[in-house]
Amino acid sequence: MEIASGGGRQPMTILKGKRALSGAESEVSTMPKALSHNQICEYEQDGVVFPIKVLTEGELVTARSAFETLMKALGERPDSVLLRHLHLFHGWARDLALHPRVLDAVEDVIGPDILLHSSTVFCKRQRDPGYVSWHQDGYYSGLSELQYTSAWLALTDSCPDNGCMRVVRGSHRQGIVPHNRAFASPDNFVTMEIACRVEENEATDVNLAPGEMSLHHVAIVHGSNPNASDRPRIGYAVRYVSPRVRQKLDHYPTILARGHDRFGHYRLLEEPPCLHSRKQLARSGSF
Ligand SMILES: O=C(O)CCC(=O)C(=O)O
Repeated sequence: MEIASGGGRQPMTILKGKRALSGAESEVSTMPKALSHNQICEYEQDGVVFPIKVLTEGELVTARSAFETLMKALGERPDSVLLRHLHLFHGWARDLALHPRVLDAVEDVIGPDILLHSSTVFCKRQRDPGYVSWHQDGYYSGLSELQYTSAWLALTDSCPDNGCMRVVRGSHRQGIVPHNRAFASPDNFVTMEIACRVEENEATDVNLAPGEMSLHHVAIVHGSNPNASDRPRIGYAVRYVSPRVRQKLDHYPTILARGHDRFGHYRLLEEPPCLHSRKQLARSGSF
């Protein structure tokens, strides 16, 4: 990966043998709840771990059908803003975000105190030109520590041909790197991209079957290509943060998913609102 610096492009060396900058080491239990020791090491070294089986067939069918009902109500190709923070508005999305098997795996990488921070559905329909430029999730929010992880829950299969997520393994060990404004396109799900070129051979495809998930570190470089297949590709990305982490940017209300908040850095939602009408949903982008 090459990073632009002072007008030139310099190689960005992935640090070898350094542990993830999660700061969670002292809090993560020696007895993992869901991941094996190898998987935890993989997350620390690579910044990503997958596949993790999460949903039963029945849970998957329920979630997928609730999502499709919502899409019908929103007019099939809604502004992606309307697919953000669905856990604040829909019981089915909250159930996914607070699913015990998801939280067990999250606990294994960020510790027992977990705030449900935010969520977004990344939906690419058949032959969808939508793509995601290479970026780091942590660039946006200004976090004091990187004890923050994303679960990407596959509601369909997610493979190279339908535009699965792609990551640069180990890139999280560089911490947060400079970003530039991304090429402005309605097809790009993000507005900023890393100021580096990622070579094709540096990218790993995060292949997932429906009902599986990956966990990715907040500083890992990742993105995705358009959907070139005749199948949809739908993923629910749910973000979790340790209560000890401060955030510079204002944030949506968080939900205490597990454990305790001894710090009070975030607004906590006791009773998540459940909004159903289209008008209310349209306002949800600025909730
Ligand atoms: O779903 C994708 O293609 C990209 C997901 C992503 O950027 C994220 O979850 O942070």
